[in-house]
Amino acid sequence: MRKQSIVLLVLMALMLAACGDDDSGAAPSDVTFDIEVIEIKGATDGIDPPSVDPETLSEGYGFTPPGEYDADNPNKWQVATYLYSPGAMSVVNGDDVTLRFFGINGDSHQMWVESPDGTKVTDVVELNRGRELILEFTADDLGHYKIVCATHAPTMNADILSVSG
Ligand SMILES: [Cu+2]
Repeated sequence: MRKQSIVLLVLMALMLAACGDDDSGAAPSDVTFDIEVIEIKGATDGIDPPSVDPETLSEGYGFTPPGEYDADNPNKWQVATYLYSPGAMSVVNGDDVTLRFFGINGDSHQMWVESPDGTKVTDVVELNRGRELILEFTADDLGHYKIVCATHAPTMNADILSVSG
């Protein structure tokens, strides 16, 4: 009976030690994201065009009004915008992050990555259509890193949330 109690105490001590172990979070590591640079478009002749030209709202919005979009259909119009896909990612604080971009749409994008306080953590680079481009940084800070495209600001951006491991 006494031997069983000792075994039970040892087992309880081992369980407590396991519970107190604080290594359940993710450790920083290398992480790679593949990001496509794309343009999405929508055209219709089913409703009237917007009363406000979308191009006055953002340089990242495109608008081709009725009469210009389709010579055979004077009522048809189109809107468009560029985006990074995916547009939201997350990393563990301290991760070494590799972003591998591929340019599908848009001949040129001036882009970089900013830390949560707005400091550039990569060079300002140009991505061209049909090219692959790699940006690397270490997510030293907690919070939201931004992938910015100056060519199509402010709408073309992506968010990388850096969380504690
Ligand atoms: Cu762009």
